[in-house]
Amino acid sequence: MSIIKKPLKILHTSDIHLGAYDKRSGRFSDENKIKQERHFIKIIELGIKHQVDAFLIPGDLFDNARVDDETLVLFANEIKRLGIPTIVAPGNHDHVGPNSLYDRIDLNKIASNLFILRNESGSSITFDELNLKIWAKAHTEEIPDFRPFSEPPARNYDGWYICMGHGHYIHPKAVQRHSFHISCQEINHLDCDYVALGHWEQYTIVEAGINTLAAYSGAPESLAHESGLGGRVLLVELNSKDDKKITALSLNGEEKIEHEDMPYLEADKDYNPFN
Ligand SMILES: [Mn+2]
Repeated sequence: MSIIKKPLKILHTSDIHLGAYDKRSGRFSDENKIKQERHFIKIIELGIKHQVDAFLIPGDLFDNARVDDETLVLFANEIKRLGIPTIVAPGNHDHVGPNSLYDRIDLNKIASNLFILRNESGSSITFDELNLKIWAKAHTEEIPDFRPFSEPPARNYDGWYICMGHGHYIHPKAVQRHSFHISCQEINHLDCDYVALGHWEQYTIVEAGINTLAAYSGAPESLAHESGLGGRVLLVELNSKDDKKITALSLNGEEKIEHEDMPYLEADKDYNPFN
């Protein structure tokens, strides 16, 4: 018997780097801080406008462990306003473990709809009303060869299954000295419907096998300010196993980019992640 899944609408962003211009960041700038916060609020507005069911942030939501408390509170207040399940998988900039910013303030006291997947070996959360299970590992500074999708658990769920990961996808031109490898082979092993990726500034769909759709949302605002590749968030519509669609929405009033016009990367077929 197969369970008929309800269509699901997801908002996916990452690499926001909130707090990058806070007082103790080394890049302190009131002007840039205000700009960045306004930009983040635009993401929330898009989520409300498109009536998404869940909001996914696979890493580098915050820039560093020294961000102002008020930045954490602003984030939590906006998530509360959005009012839907919001799931964070901490990245290398906002890692868990010693000195983690997530230990400083109990953000759940402000936003009870916020879920932070803090386990570095992976943990999951299920939302029965959405027929949705989400799994991810959290970055910590204590595992140098951290791999977001090594040794995944069995799917063990008939509804929508989404995995989140923060790292480098291995394509034929990938620079392999970078850490946090993610491979097409590992994505296949996850056996999931959608993979929400983070760590890159450019929105990109990556090769992920027949049953899985996987994409980087890219940064909503490029910190480099010169690449011009950020500035978007992904609206992911899961209608059925064979009908999944990504739209890259602009935060600057530009045209949306449809699924077939998104940048696409093929996997490095020679790469073996299991040796
Ligand atoms: Mn990162």
